[in-house]
Amino acid sequence: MNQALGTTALNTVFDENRVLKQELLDGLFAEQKYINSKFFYDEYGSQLFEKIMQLPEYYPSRTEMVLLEKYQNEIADAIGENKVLIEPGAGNCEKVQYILPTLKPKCYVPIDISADFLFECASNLQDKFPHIDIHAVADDMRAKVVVPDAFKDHDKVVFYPGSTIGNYKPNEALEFLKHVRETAGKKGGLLIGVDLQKDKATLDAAYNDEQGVTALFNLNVINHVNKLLDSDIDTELFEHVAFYNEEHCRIEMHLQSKANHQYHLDNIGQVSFSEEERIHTEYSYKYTIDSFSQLAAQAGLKLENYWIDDDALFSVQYYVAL
Ligand code: AVI
Repeated sequence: MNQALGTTALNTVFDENRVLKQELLDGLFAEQKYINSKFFYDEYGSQLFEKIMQLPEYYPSRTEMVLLEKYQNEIADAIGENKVLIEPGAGNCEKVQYILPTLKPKCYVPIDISADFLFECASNLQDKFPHIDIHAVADDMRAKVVVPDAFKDHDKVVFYPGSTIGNYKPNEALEFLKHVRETAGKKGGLLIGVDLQKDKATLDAAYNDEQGVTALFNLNVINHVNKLLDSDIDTELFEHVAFYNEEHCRIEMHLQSKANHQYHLDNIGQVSFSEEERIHTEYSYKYTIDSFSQLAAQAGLKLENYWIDDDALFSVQYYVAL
């Protein structure tokens, strides 16, 4: 297995804290307060997300894995042989394992900002799939991808499972798809997991589970903010709010304040929360096959094939560069 620390990763180590702090402050001092959903994922938040994926109400992860496994042969046929498979934000490289045995790419390039974790997972994967050249890159997922020289002439396919695309606003999703199109290049492709629009009751339940794990996940973002800003904002004074906004086809997550409270942040000033004020923490957009393929078309990607489960909950879609 090869591994590389990308330039963005090296730079981010330098500036990360300052940039992240500023981003948080911009959100907390905005007219309509917000915290970017990337702040969910500190160590505890990542553990909670693992639990969310196991919840009976949270269908996306389970359904996507069933689709990847069930249709692995058709997916491999659609994509073709000898590809370089690139996975931005690969995390634990779990989902790719459903398609590697049939797709048999020449080279797999998982990219993730958490270097140690990525290299460990990629090395385990290399033991399982000795015939695939695994080249792990620790970098921001939007970094320019450098494919090893030996595979420069092979067609590239980007793999982006997990319906993470839903956490981008449509204009951000379009920017990301353009980046994918550029990365994949001529004759390139994109295999992507996209959550589908469905009845409000199913969606509301998926983000308001009975055990309250999603509520903990949402509230934990305040703990992460406190660590980064060295503040002591009281988590207990917020409650989890999540609902499907049918007009905008998106789940909205917020933290709603239960009281008036304020905090002094050193060298910055006073941040106040009034009773019932909401901090926006996440959007999770839901698409139809048509609405997503129209978005992808604007990025120069054409829908080639797609797979959905019998209940039409989730989709895996394959696009080729126009
Ligand atoms: C990571 N992402 C696709 C999840 C979603 O469903 O939008 C994050 C999540 N938020 C609450 N539950 C799960």
